[in-house]
Amino acid sequence: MKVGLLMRATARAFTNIALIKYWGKRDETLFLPMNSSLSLTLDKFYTTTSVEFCSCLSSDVFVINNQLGDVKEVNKITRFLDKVRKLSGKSLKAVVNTTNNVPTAAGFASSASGYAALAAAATKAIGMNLNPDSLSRLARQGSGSACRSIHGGLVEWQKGEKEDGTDSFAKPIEEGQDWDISIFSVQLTSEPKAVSSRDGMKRTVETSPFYSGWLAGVEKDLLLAKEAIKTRDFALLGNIVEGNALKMHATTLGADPPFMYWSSATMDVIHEVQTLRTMGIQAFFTIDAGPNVKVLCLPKDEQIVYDVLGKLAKVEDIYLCHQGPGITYISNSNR
Ligand code: 2P0
Repeated sequence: MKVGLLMRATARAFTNIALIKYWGKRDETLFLPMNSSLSLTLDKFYTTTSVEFCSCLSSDVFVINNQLGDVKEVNKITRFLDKVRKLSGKSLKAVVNTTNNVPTAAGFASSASGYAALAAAATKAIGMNLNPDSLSRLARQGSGSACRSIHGGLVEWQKGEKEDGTDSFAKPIEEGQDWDISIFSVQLTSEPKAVSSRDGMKRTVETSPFYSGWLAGVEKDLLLAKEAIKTRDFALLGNIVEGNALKMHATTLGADPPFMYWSSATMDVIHEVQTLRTMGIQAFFTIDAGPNVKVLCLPKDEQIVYDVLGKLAKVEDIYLCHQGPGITYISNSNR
């Protein structure tokens, strides 16, 4: 009797939040960023993905949260699996089964954890053992921020210089791995945003006169943030993080057509965080491509920050996160 070769693996990846933002691509096809970025992988929200390659399939199958993916989603998955097939030299099709434990309504992009988990599960299932640098390079080509979710804790995505992108991948910041920072995700709206981050960054690069200002300051922000991590200077880190987010959002106002991700509720949270600081509480905000706000503080101040933000009328929900792990393999049936 012929025993079939099982080519199946399951991996889990956690979402990350950028402290120094990735904003703008220099290569749309290879997902190469204009600037380096820095993030914190979180412990609460994750994607679990199983991939099974089989000679019995004539095309890829994609199941997400127990439902068949639509044509657009399947095409995206196939484009990504094509990269894995090319790397491995195998042409087998796959069944991809993904479950997202990510509250997208709260402004967490599931693309980061999604492509990190897919890259890990697909390469393992097809029989490759990529090192973390190679895995990060591959995940980047599904969604830029996914390259950072390969690692846990504080992570730096080095933009690289090469045209082929081989030097553009993420590395953990070793000095920051045991620094316990608290992050509140403040959910203000569940409405989908009008301008996706992918379109938003492209429009900004192409049309905003403020984009050159963003690029002129971001590498210095990154250096200072890393210095703050090394010296455990939370106030310095918080100020840099907040300023960096404000500069990213400023670029959108100069775009043509202009756009902004904030709502009046976003401003309410910003004001409350500023008020907390006048009370001597070290709290700082950061905002991604949407109206929801993330607030950083130290564990000792969690309760007061939670109480103050929870009183705001337009706050729908608040999630408390800490540092989370990098890629985790749940099972591997490749033999
Ligand atoms: C970041 N964002 O550093 C920045 C800050 C949004 C604002 O990475 O086009 O989903 O797939 O590479 O990674 C969101 O953009 O974009 C993002 P693609 P991605 O987290």
